[in-house]
Amino acid sequence: MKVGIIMGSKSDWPTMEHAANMLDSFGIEYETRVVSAHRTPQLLADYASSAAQRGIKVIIAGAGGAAHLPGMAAAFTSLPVLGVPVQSKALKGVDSLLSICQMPKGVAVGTLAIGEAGAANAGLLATQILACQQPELLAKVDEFRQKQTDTVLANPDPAV
Ligand code: RP5
Repeated sequence: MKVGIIMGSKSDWPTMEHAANMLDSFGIEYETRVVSAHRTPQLLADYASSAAQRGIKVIIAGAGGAAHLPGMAAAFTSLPVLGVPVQSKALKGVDSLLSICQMPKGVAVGTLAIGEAGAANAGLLATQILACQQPELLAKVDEFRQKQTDTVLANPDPAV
């Protein structure tokens, strides 16, 4: 298991599945769990503090509203934690974004964009982190980017 995808609620899954889909596209193993900072704090402590021993290399943590999950996960492990701000109903995810990105100095969380794009990019960034130790994975990321570039260049007219 290389990546742990955790989220504050089952309701976050429609967003967080975009991280899983990205990892699938690169053939990276992952696990998915609901782990709430507020509703299951002991589970969060246990999950994050044991993650490295269980072979996890990167944690992707998504949460909405008062989104403490990524920061608290980062407090319990030295593995890289990538935070995904889930779009909340009341404040459209700006609350989640600020909760996740405004970490005090000394405990780092890499914060992605709000919603599906952020989740997909968390999967991509996790892939790139793993690729630092795996040249074949880096080649796959290069290929992904080249395909993206080719698609844009092959469709220059926005009206078609
Ligand atoms: C957060 O509260 C979760 O990450 C979720 O985004 C939000 C709402 O959770 P539910 O009330 O839908 O379970 O902890």
